[in-house]
Amino acid sequence: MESKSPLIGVIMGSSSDWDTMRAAREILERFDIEHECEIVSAHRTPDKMRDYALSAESRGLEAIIAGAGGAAHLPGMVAAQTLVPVLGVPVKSRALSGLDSLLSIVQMPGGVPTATFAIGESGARNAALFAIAQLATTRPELRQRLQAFRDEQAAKVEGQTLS
Ligand code: RP5
Repeated sequence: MESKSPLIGVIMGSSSDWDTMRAAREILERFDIEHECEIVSAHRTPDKMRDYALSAESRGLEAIIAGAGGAAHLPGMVAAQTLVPVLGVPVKSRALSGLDSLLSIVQMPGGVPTATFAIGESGARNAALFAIAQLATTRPELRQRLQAFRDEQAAKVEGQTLS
């Protein structure tokens, strides 16, 4: 649910990241988490990025999922300007298949952390699930839903047979 008082912000450097980052939105929608999705580019819209980071906490965001590709400085630059946890998603790049994105996000110098997830859609899904796990530490009902999600996955695998 997109809402006026989102708990989770999903941002990405370009509209070309949306095919990847929509996987995060799908998870947030499945769990009925208030969220917002926006294009915020570190190099094309640096002022917007700064405003977004500086206002995140006062707007009630509890986590920011930031996806970017190539020289993927968005998660680190946002993390540098807020205490809200930033979960970085390396988007698969055209030139180097996302290895550049991964290293740009994961290799933050000590002192300003960004969590880093897998390259691509799996990373986007897991970032959303991780953010939900964080929220669930103080929300028992959400914790139950997360457990049910895991149970459902396990049941699916247990039901599989090999021919
Ligand atoms: C980054 O540059 C974006 O995160 C995107 O992954 C990459 C390429 O952007 P476009 O040239 O497709 O807009 O800023």
